[in-house]
Amino acid sequence: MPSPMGVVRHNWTRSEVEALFALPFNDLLFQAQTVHRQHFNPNEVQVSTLCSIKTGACPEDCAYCPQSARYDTGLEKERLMAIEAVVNEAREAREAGATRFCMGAAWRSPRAKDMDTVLGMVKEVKALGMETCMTLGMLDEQQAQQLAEAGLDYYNHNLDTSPEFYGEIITTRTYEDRLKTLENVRAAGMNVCCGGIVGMGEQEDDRIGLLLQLATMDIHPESVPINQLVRVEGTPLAEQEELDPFDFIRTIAVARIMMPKSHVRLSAGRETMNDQTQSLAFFAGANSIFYGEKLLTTANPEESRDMQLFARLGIEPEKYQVTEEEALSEPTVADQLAAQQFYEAAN
Ligand code: SAM
Ligand code: DTB
Ligand code: SF4
Repeated sequence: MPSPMGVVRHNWTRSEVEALFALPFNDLLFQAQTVHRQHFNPNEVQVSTLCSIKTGACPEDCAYCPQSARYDTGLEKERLMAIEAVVNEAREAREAGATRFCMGAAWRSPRAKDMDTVLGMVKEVKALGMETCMTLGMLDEQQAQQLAEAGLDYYNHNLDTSPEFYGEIITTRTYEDRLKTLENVRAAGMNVCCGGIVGMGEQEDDRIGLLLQLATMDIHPESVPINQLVRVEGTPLAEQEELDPFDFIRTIAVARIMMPKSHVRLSAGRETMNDQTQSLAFFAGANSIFYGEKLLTTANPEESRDMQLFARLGIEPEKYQVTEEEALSEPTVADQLAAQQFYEAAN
């Protein structure tokens, strides 16, 4: 007997997922929207802002990535930012309406000497009353533990695609390496943000393979970013054929059905997407976006365009409630600075 829709399951089979992808578009979207309404307010979208805390010169060879040192993409590399500069960007993002701040570094994995700075960023950004997320590459058990202890809410580490297609895209780290990092993040008690990219030349079978990996985990990732490839000149995927937007929407809808309680993020690729496609993605169950005119290194829609779209669709940004424990924690340097600035302005 088929399981009722909207129940959280970890035993999805390939044939079930194939059947979802084979549904007529309207039937698939109806199912996805029905599941979505069982667990979420359909008119709320979570809003995260990205910040590239260390840019370019990455030793890895991810074929989609403008930050790999192996491809000439004209990107200016930048060292690890200072804590204060990151906190300033986070404050601006908060003022513009973001509730989560995601800090990304172009690293294979963090170096020991950078950990203190990174941990400082987590503490200070969290003290602004925002949720924190980081994506720094592979983590060992100890690094994951340190980040969790600093108060990091989410760690983003994508599987990117199916195990079968993965080798066409990345050769410098294995699928197993990625799963190990995700295991370390879970063991440290952080929320997992894990998804992938569509439009890299993969087949539908690969999108199915990726979603099966995610939805058969013991605990589903709390956040599932579905990125559409941003084709960047100089990368091996620069000339990749554009994906049919309906296939992108189908992937979002199937992710929603398979992981009913996770936030599914309409991630990279919105800059070239029209409002109608984005609204279909929300209808298919996407309920999170990256907000702010830049992703890590490439363009994203301007804040005003997103706010206009939200208003036209009657969508509200999802609120983030600070826990009592967080509210009662010691004031940090950022709090003290903000208080000082407030005091100076008032006098
Ligand atoms: N270096 C770390 C790592 O790879 O784990 C963190 C940063 S990396 C840029 C984070 C993710 O961004 C990648 O896993 C990939 O899914 C996504 N990404 C990077 N370049 C992209 C592009 N051109 N289009 C879509 N997504 C992209
Ligand atoms: C994710 O899944 N997408 C974000 C975030 N996690 C770190 C990154 C998208 C990057 C797009 C290319 C760029 O701007 O460099
Ligand atoms: Fe480096 Fe991450 Fe880009 Fe891969 S995706 S090249 S690991 S920054």
